[in-house]
Order: sequence, then C-alpha cells, then structure tokens
Amino acid sequence: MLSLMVLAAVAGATPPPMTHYVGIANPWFRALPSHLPAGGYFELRNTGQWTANLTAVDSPACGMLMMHKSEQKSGMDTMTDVSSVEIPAGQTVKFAPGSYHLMCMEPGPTVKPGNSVPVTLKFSDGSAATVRFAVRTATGH
Ligand SMILES: [Cu+2]
Repeated sequence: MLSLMVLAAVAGATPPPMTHYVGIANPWFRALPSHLPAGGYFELRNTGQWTANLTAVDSPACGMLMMHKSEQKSGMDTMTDVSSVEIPAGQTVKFAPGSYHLMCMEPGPTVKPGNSVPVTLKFSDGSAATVRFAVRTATGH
C-alpha cells in the first residue's frame, strides 16, 4: 500500500523532456585553418527543477563530434573525453575555451566562417534538440 502511494507520487512528478527546460544559448564553432579540429562553444541553461544530463552530440558537418574538457593538471594543459555533462536544476553550464567544449574532429566544407551548421544535442532521457552553430574565425569573428 505504501509503495503504491510512493509510486503514484513519483508518477505525478514525472518531469517533462529535458529539452523543454534546458535552453541552448550562443552556439558557435571556432574554425581553424587547414581543417584542424574546430572547438564548439555554447551555454546550457537549466530553467527546470530537475537535473539534466547531456550525453551525446552529433553533427553531419563534423565527421566525428566529441565532448571534451580542458583542464590544467600538474601545470600541463590536458583535454579529456567526456561522456556526460550534468546541468543541475537552475544552473548554467558553459562550454567555453579552457573548459568543456565540443570538438569537430573532421570539419567539412560547410565549417567556414559566416556559415552555420546543425548540431544535435542528446540528453539522458532520450530527448534531443538540433540547433545551428554559427561558424566564426579563430579570433571569434
Ligand atoms: Cu578538445
């Protein structure tokens, strides 16, 4: 009886899809010369009351698109693969130079300044959002 009531309470609090309460702001890629990997930057704003997790990214413009985190370890700049990024309720997580970023491993011909390219962000509940990333130069223009 008690467990049924708990289940009912949980079911009543079922959160909406994560894409309904996580906003994506200021998305852009930094294009480098010679088809070097392009860093992708944006902000995730969780306006809901539930934790959200970004678990995968994909773009037809990039060959492989990865999630990375830059960190300083023992004075060295390192970059590690990230499989999931948590966005706590009410918080903003910034993908920015020196921190979390996307890495467009094989930028195709559309990844050039002045263009925009689609990126799909997938969340842990299976919801996904596709947004266009503006492509800027190495200096951010
Ligand atoms: Cu990287």
